[in-house]
Amino acid sequence: MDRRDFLFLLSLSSIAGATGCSGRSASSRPAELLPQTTPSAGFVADVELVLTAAPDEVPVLPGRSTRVWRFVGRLVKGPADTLQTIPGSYLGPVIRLRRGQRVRVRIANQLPESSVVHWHGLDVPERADGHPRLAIDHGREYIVEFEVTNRAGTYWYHPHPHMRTGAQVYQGLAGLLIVRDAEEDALALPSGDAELLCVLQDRRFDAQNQLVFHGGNMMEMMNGFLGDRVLVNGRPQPTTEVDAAWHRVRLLNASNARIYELAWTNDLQMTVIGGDGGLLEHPLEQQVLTLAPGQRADLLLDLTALAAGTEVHLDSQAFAEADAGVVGMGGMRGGGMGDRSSLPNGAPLRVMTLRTRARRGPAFRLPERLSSFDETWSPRADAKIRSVPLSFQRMMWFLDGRTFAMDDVAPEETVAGGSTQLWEFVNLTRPMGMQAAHPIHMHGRQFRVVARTGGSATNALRAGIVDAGWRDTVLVLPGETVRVQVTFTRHPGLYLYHCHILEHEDMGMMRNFQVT
Ligand SMILES: [Cu+2]
Repeated sequence: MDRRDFLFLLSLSSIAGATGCSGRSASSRPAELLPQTTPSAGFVADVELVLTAAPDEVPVLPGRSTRVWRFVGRLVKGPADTLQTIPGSYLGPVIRLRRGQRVRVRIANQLPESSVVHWHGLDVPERADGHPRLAIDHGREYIVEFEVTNRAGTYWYHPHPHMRTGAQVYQGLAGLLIVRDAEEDALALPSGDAELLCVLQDRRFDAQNQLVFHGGNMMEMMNGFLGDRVLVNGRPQPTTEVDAAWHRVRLLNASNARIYELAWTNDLQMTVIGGDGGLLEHPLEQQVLTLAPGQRADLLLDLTALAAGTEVHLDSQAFAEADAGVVGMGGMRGGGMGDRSSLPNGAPLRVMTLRTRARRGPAFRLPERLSSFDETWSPRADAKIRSVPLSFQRMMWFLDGRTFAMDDVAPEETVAGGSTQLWEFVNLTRPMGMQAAHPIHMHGRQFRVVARTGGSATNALRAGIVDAGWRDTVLVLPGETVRVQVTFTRHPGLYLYHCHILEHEDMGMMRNFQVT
């Protein structure tokens, strides 16, 4: 950090201190809660895991190995296929669970700093959700216990410590968590070798193959940190040999800040069958799919008509950098305040390649109807509406005029467990282009997008957005208002909602909500 950045950070921290006091009054402070350190006597686990977060070295680029932080898993009890290690990857093990299982995870922190794990998308009790106030120090352990009540879908886990989520995820701490259930089993979707798991992340490396991060660079924090190359499961632009068959492709955008506008080559459609919270009611066919940080997509891909040796690429198509929003402030941008990625948001890039083998797969027909889960949901025009403006003021990102404070809850952030509200995220446009597309994530239950209005008709990201189905992370483009209907978790406690651009989150674009 140079002196100018340092002075800037100092001024920011004094602003942050000031806003903590100047927030609207009548905020409440919930009771203190400590991490769980002993198993609950009454909780009989079907699955027991140990997950250790520790420094390690893995080969990523040719030549010298890369120092990373990673989760290593160990199965203590449960089905033998519960943990799936991705060979040679810094990613944590894929955790495969079934709806209804009771799970106990012992989390050990061998990192040189405190940490805590969030189960992104799962509806779990307060003590298991990974609130930053429950972070544990180096050398300590804690226990989480929860029942898998979520439906089948692609979820994930990652750290959530105060102001260090971006840095810890960037160092490699993340993993997929896949839930299955009987409804999905009945569809006999492609599985085994025909199920491709693809975790998309961008990274920047120095000449010694070591990860480069922003180091407090203010412009990169305000815009979100972008790498200059994209990795899939920790590998640069992989090519995978696949059968000329139907495939299921599960995508997770675990990047800190990059938005992808994904499309297959070879005139293949993006056949979307699921989102953050499991299967859609019907498959959706689209040319492009917008995937923002934190979001998942479940695709089917029909390669049966392709000759052996055909290459199919997954690309991210070009879009205007301004579609994702950029905080550009004249001389500061790319100038005195430091580096930018050579691969800005919107730069076209190749994500990965599939090359077909001669071998064919089993016969499969795309079902017209995937799920009946939608029947459990109906739009509720009578529910309480809460407006949550997303704004940029005094070099900070705000949620409803506030930034994060560890145990601060405003009256409108106090909700009854199991109650339903409409939260409307209003992405305010500002003069001088100080705006961004924000992927807003709510902890606890999955929600529905009921309306998307405003914004620019020419924003290229709009065409690829999937609002159907159950979501936990919704992208709100500059100028847009996105209304979601959420039925809050029945677990009482303190939960979070925040922007999933991890630099925005770490800068305080995050708030608590208290479930009573
Ligand atoms: Cu944001």
